[in-house]
Amino acid sequence: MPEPVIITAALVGAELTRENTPYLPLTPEEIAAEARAAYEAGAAMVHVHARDRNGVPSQDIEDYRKIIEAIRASAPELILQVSTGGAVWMSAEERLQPLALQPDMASLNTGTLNFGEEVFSNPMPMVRQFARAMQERGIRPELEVYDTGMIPAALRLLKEGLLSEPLHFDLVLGVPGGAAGTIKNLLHMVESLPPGCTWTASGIGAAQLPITTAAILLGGHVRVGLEDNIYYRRGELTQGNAPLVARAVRLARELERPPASPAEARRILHLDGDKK
Ligand code: KMH
Ligand code: ZN
Repeated sequence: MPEPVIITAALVGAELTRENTPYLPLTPEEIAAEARAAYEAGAAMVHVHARDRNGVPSQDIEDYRKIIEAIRASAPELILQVSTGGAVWMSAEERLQPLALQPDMASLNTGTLNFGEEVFSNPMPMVRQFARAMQERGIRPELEVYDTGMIPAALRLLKEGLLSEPLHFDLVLGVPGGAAGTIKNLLHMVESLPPGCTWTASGIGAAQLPITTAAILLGGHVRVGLEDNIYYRRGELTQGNAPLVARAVRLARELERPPASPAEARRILHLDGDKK
């Protein structure tokens, strides 16, 4: 039986504004409606960033609480992954806040990189602090990897006992400052992963379509959505997250891998209490 593909929708992100795309959800109701549409299109998981009442990126626990409650009310089956990356200007303490809401998963950024014109700072002591915070709360991390050196960095944390197997990685390709969004880079990263892990791939901008396709072919899972890419095709904005999810579903089916339901995704990611 072919392994189902877990499709994650990265709904909002922290970099975009309505000037970039009018389809960006900002309020809890809008974000929950996008989550529901992504679920109906075939997503099993959502990667969530919060915005405050002015639409400004926020890691505030109350902003997250409203969004999480709204998503749980509109699509209770979805796997909920919060961001601990937040936005580039935020402190570690700010970024850690949504863990208190006991989401299913949280992103764990494994290294520092230039992020466009900014620096996304994740020094090793901070990465350890975040890993420990997730471990203490029993929240499963998704290890965000932006370049190949971040894979051995994650394995160091495993050796130190701050992570437990099986690990789950997100290979993010195409951030300006990280590894370029090429299939060659994806292949190299996949070959550098430890045995027994699971992985998803996120292609940024125009890399989303080829990276999604290659990840499905290589046996991985995929992340699509506005956080990573606002275009459906060159010059044409995507009208929300659902069209990108629907395309990933069609690609998966054509390539003879069905999209995973949230329940199947929980089994594959060992979120159902089964440790291995
Ligand atoms: N907004 C980026 C600086 C994550 O969610 O963990 C970081 C980010 C990664 O989006
Ligand atoms: Zn994010």
